Amino acid sequence: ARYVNVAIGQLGPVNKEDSRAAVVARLMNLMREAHQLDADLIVYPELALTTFFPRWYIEDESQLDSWCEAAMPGAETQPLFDLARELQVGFCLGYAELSVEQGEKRRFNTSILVDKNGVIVGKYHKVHLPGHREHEPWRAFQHLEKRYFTPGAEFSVFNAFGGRVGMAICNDRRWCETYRVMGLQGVEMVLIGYNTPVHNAPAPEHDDLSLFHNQLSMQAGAYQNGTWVVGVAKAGTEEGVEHIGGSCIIAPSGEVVASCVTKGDEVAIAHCDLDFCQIYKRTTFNFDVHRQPNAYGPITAL
Ligand code: CDT
Repeated sequence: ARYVNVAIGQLGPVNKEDSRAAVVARLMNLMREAHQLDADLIVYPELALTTFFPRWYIEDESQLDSWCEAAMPGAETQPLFDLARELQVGFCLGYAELSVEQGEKRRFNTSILVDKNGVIVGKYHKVHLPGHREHEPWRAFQHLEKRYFTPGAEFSVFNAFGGRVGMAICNDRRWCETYRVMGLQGVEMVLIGYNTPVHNAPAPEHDDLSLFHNQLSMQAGAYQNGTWVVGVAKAGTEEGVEHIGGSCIIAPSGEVVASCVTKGDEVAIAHCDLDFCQIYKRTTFNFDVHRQPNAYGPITAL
């Protein structure tokens, strides 16, 4: 068996005024706790270093860029990388990335996979950017990811922690293609951070189902691809907006094996056998034997 002790590093709210240093100190506390529980890897939420700033319409580019990291690690995040190496605990971290290449500035909703030596071994740019592009003042709060971020173009899977590890971010978890594209690359563990407001302005009748839809999507993705899935929330009431918790670790059977019980900073852990993926990958979801891609054309053609 190939085991990975994976920890959820759930965060409670991060407020506008909280410094990066203060948030990194919280992340380090979670990492220390995970280490005491013998974790190999801790997974943090989407946009973990800041408040969820797409809830505001921001016109000032320099203010927008101030929510982003121009370097990773940078001065404020270096201590987290140092602690990872000291404790030999890897991590997955979501943050807003500011990239300038050949004079072109772009922002990405990014997550990175960092190994036990504090080395970045994988990077992912969020593909499914939800929300809207223009200011919609009728909403109680905005969701301007489509305005602020450039979408990613691929789902990659990395050789890390003794297995095949992939990343997705928040809204990605609702799309079956996210898991399947990684499933086709043999993924054994998918790491997903999220910030999910309970209230969905265009469809408020879904508000009561927000935790159910969270778990439904991740359990289906796990089972249908024979992979572990780790879902990690930034939870609680952040700048007046209530976010779901529901962080959990899901086995390739689709069963939840560990979950958080609060909406604050919290660690939960599971002892995950990556070889447990095989019973699903070799039988019901043996893609080579049972998939019918000739019938799936419209998925990419339309
Ligand atoms: N961060 C993120 O992707 N949140 C969305 C909110 C719903 S769409 C406005 C989500 O899918 O959870």
